[in-house]
Amino acid sequence: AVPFKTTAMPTTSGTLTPCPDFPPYLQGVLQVQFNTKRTLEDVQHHVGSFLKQGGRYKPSNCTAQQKVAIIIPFRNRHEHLNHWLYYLHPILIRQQLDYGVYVINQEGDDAFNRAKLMNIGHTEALKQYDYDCFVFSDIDLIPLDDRNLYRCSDKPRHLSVAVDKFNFKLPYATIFGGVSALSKEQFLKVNGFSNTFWGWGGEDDDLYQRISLRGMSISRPNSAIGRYKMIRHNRDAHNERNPNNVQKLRETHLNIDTDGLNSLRYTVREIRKDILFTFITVDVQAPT
Ligand code: UDH
Repeated sequence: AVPFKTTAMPTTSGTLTPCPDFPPYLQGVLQVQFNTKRTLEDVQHHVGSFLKQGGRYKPSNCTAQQKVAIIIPFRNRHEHLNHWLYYLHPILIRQQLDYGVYVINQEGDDAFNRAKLMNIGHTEALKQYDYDCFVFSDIDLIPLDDRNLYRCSDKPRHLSVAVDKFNFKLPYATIFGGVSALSKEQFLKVNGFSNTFWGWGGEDDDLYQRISLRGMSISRPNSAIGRYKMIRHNRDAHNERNPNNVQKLRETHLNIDTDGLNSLRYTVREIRKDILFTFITVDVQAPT
């Protein structure tokens, strides 16, 4: 039996009723393992028939509470992408989301810019559909419990609270990296991420500071539900820790109004719609 199969149940008027606050098909604790090789074809076989071109889904028997764009920053992590798609699609379907998966691929081998890719993903996803919630996710984080809903709430939400790599504890209280969810309004209010954090580190803390500066606080699922398994990997090429980012974190308040969604410049090289995801290759215009 396929756990996320649904049957259409239109109301008498022909319109669908809203999906419930607590999706009925959730399984709770999940088994996750990465020692199996998974190809895109395997994953397509597993979930492809539930999806529409571009990695899109919406429940057929109720109206989803939110329209969610999942944004994944990417370069050269195809094996991780296969695992992510294999595990996440069934979870997101069971969560009854109206969602799309956007993989934002940084072209070339300049320094990686995770935050700018997130901003680009937000902008490009909105060109495709009227999303009201954005879940920004690293590609190597797989939830271990499907009650951790990939939705937005009244506060910006940090979802990856208990990662195996950090012994299922928050490494520090204000951490906001990994997987986080902001509504369209919340993301606009903070002017998105900074575009100027090149290389590894700091951009997630900068976003946390933007949230605080705009008078918001964050929410989290409890650590029993917010558990994640990280796909182990070595540091990527061209994503070295950037020591300048430490100083930049002291300047969030100076940059928030001028560095972000309102200063975003990039070039789209290609938009490819696979059944499992939309793959957008971009030139992030690294400083020369
Ligand atoms: N990412 C890529 N390609 C890259 C770099 C980053 O796709 O070349 C994306 C990917 O979605 C990844 C995210 O950006 O999940 C965050 O980057 P990261 O995985 O490098 O960050 P993390 O903090 O790891 O997870 C830091 C280096 C770990 C070294 C561990 C050595 N034991």
